[in-house]
Amino acid sequence: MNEITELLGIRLPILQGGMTWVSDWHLVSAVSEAGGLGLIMTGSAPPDYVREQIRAVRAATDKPFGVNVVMLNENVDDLMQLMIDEKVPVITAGAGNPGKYVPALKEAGVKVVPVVASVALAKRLERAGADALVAEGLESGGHIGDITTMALVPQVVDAVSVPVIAAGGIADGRGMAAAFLLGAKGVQIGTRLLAARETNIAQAYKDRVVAAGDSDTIVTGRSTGHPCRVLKTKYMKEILRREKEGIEPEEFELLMTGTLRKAAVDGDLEGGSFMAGQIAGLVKKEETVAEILDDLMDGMRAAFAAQEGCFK
Ligand code: TUI
Repeated sequence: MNEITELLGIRLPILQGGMTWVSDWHLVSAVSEAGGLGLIMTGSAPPDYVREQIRAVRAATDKPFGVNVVMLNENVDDLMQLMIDEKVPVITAGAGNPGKYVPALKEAGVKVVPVVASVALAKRLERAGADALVAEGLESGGHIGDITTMALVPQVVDAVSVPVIAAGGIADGRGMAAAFLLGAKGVQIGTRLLAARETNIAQAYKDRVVAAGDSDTIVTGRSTGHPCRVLKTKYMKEILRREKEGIEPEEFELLMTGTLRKAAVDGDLEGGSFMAGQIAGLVKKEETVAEILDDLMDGMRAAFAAQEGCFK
């Protein structure tokens, strides 16, 4: 037990990353059942979809769970109200500043864990009343900031007194041990869970993650101010080329619209946007969520044990 497991009422200090069109009730309930914290994705989804997912998770497990609110969602006000109405135990919130929603959420008993990519936002959100923070480095899949996990986590840990959860580039026990040594009290895992058996996405997506090596992601969207790490596909390389040539932001948005869903639901290798982190090269096979969480914990213990007496 540590500050994060106590705060969130979970057995293991492992949060599942909120992954757009990936983390629906199947994965979320499996992670929560296995002792971590599953989080329902919102992405660009409408509130009605999210409400259904919350109810489906509640039907599948009585363990704590959460919702990851993407601040760029056009219905973010309604989503935050939904969190309050449904008394969701925990929210994480990324891709923006959720500060103005914190008082009402906390008033309703919702634990608030913003995802930050800089020390400045970490400090601002601690002042706003965040219960904990996820510090997410640029190794992550999806929307990213511009600091690595290795550099970001200890700087956020030193800047705030709420517990910090490390994210970005962590997929096994060694990475988890490293995060704890940097001062994190928990980890957020995304990419490795993409290939979990319970993850309800197209098999082609899982296969691409399992086949990926260290250099198989690229970052699109820098030209629009919304950089996004995705698996290298012909379509994404073409989009990146167009961006470098100076494509208009409107045209870029048009090319990207619906691509996340195409990847997760249809496994569309031609037109999909397969978000994944740089650590995809470490994901070698499809496994159950329980196997993944056990491996993370066992691997972390082994990593710490291997260091014992090393520097005497
Ligand atoms: O949010 C994420 N990752 C995501 S969200 C997403 S879905 C999406 N939908 C519509 C448009 C774009 C994406 C896919 N992946 N991670 C958390 C995260 N937040 N990483 C970085 C940040 C971040 C970056 C800048 C948070 C705040 C920020 O600045 C806000 C400010 O006001 O300073």
